[in-house]
Amino acid sequence: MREREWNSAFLEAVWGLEAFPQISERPEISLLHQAGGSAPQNPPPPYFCSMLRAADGATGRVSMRRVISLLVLAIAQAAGAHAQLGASGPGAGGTVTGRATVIEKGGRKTSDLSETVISLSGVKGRPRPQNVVVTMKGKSFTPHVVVVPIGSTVEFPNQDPLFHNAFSVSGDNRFDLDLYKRPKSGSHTFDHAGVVRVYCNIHPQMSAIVVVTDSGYFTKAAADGSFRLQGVPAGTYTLHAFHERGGETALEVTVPAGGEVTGQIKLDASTFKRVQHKNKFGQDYASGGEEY
Ligand SMILES: [Cu+2]
Repeated sequence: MREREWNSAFLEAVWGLEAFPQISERPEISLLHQAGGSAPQNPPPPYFCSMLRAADGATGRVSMRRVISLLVLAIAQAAGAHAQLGASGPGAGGTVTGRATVIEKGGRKTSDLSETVISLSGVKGRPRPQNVVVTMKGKSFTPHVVVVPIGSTVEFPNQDPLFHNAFSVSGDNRFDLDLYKRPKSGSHTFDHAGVVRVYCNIHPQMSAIVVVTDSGYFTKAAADGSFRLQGVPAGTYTLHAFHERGGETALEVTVPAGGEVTGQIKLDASTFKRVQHKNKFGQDYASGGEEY
């Protein structure tokens, strides 16, 4: 079998591509070249981009044969990562972009949207779990909002010389770490998608939010609300947005193969009222919290 035919057969087997020569016209190729602008939390595997860029730089033009070889090599290296990201087609996939806005009391727009979480659900395949750290310091959780794919572990190191606790009563993601102080740490693995509200049973002012997604396609918006999810396999999914005061919203998006879809998201925080949460026993905190 000639090399070209072998490569074609290989790609058909791996990706279900049809006549392989068409790949040169596939828009994913140009998308790959553009990849790497903003940095989503789960960008497409970097070897694709870097290898194709390297080919450009080395030759000025990428021959069909060269692209085939690079793709085959990259696919071989990327197969594991793709399986975990749930990509079902060629590596590039499509892009979901957009902008979120949150409306505050009086119609004012929230100026900093960097704690708005954007995610896709309904993408095939189980995402790769991550390890994320939320530090307890100065009687607060930092960062205040994190987003992780399902199965991820969040560590809660205590850097204060006083006891803290981390607990949640958010549905199936409920957990309770013991009391500990610097330099000890505790952790919890989140096995269910959803919004998890984390508190300290001693200090009522301490709170954090862990958004657990069922796909590897998620990000926090930029301060201006803009967001970008890259390498999404073609298909129809639900785009979710969450903001602590603005709540949750969802809309259906259809991601074209190698193309881009834009979603505009509006969240309403105008009626938000902060209510003091209960402690892990479902009771009010002792006045001013307790010191241990
Ligand atoms: Cu505490």
